Amino acid sequence: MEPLSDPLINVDSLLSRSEERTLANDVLDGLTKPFKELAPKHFYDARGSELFEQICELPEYYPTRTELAILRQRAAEIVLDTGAGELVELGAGASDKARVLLDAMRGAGTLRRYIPLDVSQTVVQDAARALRDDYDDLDVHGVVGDFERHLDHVPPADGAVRLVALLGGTIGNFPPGTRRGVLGKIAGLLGPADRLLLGTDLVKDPQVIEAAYNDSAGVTAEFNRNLLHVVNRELDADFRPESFDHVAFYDRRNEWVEMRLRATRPCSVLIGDLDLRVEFAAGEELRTEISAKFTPERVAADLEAAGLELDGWFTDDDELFGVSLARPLAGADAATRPSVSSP
Ligand code: AVJ
Repeated sequence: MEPLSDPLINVDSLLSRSEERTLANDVLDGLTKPFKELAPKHFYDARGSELFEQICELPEYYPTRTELAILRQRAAEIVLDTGAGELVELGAGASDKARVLLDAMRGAGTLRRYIPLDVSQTVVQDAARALRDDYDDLDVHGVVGDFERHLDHVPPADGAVRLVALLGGTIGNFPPGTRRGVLGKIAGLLGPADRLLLGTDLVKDPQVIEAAYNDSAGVTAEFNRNLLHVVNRELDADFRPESFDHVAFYDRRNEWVEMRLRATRPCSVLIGDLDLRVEFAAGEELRTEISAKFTPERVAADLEAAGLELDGWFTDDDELFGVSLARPLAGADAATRPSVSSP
């Protein structure tokens, strides 16, 4: 267990107590709104991450396996076209997608550094160690953090062309305006030769989408209810998760999935750490996630609003999932850099 002193592995930890405060503030905002809601990033404690891994194996849940297949098919081409030698993976999770990209970089002879960033210390630590062991001379710099708040802890590029990956459709969890803001901040990590690699679930037959969020084994329902277990544990609350039904539907107007938890009877919940009592009427719903579905046009418009430009579009034969490459817009200032006026 020496690796923290290993110069090739560096795991910066920015979370811990401040992360608990984020949950507390989100719960305070979300449970006092007229339509109650909680942010999906709080799903992912150890149990939630495990349940998500199980979701990815479900026959109904196509996004993960489809994206992985697209990456397997296109990684060599992406690396060859960009010359990338560094991978920054935002919301890293399991490192199977990273391996596909790192393998391609190794094959091209450009591989230099891997920077996984995730809210889970375990995820970052495990990914950092496993990949350092499996790729000789790979410089691994893990960052334990939240990509909405901690992008400034991603080390500066060191000469290699950088690929910043936000995969899995995670960008779809942000409401449309916030989504553009997040992409704008990520754009700040890119120099002119660097590229964003973005995974987006696509608009399709609503039945296919709804099945993916209402699996017959009930794993997604457990994943959804796990949010209440997280709040109970972290904030000394007394939710009874079994009193809430899993609800997931496709909102055709907004073209996104909503997940909710519906109280099956009136509930009075105490959030101990916040001295907050929250009442749920029978049938009242708590929104726990939106998961936006995209067209190529929507991806292009969101990228452009963030100072980026679509530079490559990869999909599967059934057009279930899209992986795009984007470059900084020529002449656009990265969102986080001070603006420089031309002479
Ligand atoms: C990991 C956020 C992309 O929105 O499809 C899976 C999470 N929620 N089943 C998604 C999720 C319900 C997933 N993302």
